[in-house]
Amino acid sequence: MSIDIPGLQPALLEQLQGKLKLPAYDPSATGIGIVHIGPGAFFRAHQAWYTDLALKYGGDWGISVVSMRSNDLAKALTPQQGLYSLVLLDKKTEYQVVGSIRELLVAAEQYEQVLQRLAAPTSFYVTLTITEKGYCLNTLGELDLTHADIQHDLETNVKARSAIGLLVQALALRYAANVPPFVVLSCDNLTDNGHKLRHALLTFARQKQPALANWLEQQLLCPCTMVDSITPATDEELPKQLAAELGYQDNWPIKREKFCQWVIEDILPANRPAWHQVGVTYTQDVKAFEKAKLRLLNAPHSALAYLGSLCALETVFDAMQQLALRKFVQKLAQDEIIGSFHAPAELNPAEYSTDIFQRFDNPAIRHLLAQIAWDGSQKLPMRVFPIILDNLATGRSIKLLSLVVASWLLFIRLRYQQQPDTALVDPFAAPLLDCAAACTGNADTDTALFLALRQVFPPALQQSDAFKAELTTAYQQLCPLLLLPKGTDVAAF
Ligand code: CS2
Repeated sequence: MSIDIPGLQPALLEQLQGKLKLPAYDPSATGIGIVHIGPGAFFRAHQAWYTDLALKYGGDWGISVVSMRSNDLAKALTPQQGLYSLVLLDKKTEYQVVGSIRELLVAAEQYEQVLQRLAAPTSFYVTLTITEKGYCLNTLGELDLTHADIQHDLETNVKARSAIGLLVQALALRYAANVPPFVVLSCDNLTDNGHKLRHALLTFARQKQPALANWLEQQLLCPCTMVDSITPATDEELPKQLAAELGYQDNWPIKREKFCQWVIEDILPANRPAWHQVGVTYTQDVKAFEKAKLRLLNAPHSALAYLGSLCALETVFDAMQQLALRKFVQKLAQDEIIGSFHAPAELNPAEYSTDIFQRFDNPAIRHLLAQIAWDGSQKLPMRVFPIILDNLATGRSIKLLSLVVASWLLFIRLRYQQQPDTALVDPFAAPLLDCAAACTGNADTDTALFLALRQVFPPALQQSDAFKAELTTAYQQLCPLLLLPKGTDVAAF
């Protein structure tokens, strides 16, 4: 990078006036009212962006971001005083500077500061994007008390390793100081995210300090939310693109599609950021929105990720250009997903699905299939298994859904075949790769091996003969994909 290019700094904002959208408030004069745990790209593209827009309407709603372990973001953004650029990828690219991040902390290094920030009476909201695995839940959606991090946090009072442990420690401090609990908003793709989070926090608190659990039972609010915006990981090109277009250096910009949606259960206290002024929807029935999104966006996403990876494709866009894959996901949505849930009154599922496929078709977005394929053991139980269970209960077809599950199993086998030494990105990589190693290519025995994994498949699926049969047939059908030479045109397959 040329030394002539200035770095993104509050002092630079003046010079950038008129060149791109800038914070409509003074970031440095904004106090902190929100703590965010797990500040990945999605948080910066979504909640931090909504809050940045809402800050135009006032309030001390700056965000303190807390990474549990990694200090990469703090290193990148502290010199920029929390400022960063957001690039919206559409027919026309749009650029914006977001100013809502006011502090960057790393729990592993600044634990006391993190606790103080969470315990401060001025911290009214905590938002979370810790991914599915960060909640440490079992297949029934309850806190897994055997999880190593949860056990550690239950047994000791030192630095918590899990977000659940950290939050309960902070809530205990508030309880002791007679400060009401903060509101905790899960912004992850979990079914019923608010309820599961609340239940996990209460279960943990009950084990640790029953009086705290009773207090939380009365006072703790964990609204359910639905979040949506396709956010590919930042690549090396993005800072270069910004430097070329706008003439400044940003240590870690973010990009996403223009579409963005946040639906929040309407139980927030009156004291809240002006999110409603900037497009956030409040509703009593988040579940309906969340089901629609998990089922019609995330489930087809995973289908494309696994089938596309088996066909050696790289991005969602590439996968959508393969007629066979495009038709598959369209049929999946049409035949097995749309009828599986009650859509919210304001949403037509068929149109919603068509719009989602159009978003997948955005040539400006290079969304890597690998990014979506990660953590299958955590994602499929949220986005695919519930549809299968609902369809089984109502006698609807599960054929294509079973094929999605089979494609995940073959994806694991492919990873094992191609790269036995590199870890599969999944908290259950070890047992999954053990299954892959024991596979022989016989559909009956291979699928039985995977299906026996109690930490992945809920009992209702393990015990379903109909699912077993469909899974085995689908697996058999897909097996030849493992043998296809790289670059084969799947449309011809
Ligand atoms: C994707 C999601 O990575 C994945 O598993 O399905 O991150 C998806 O892009 C978002 O949920 C869209 O809002």
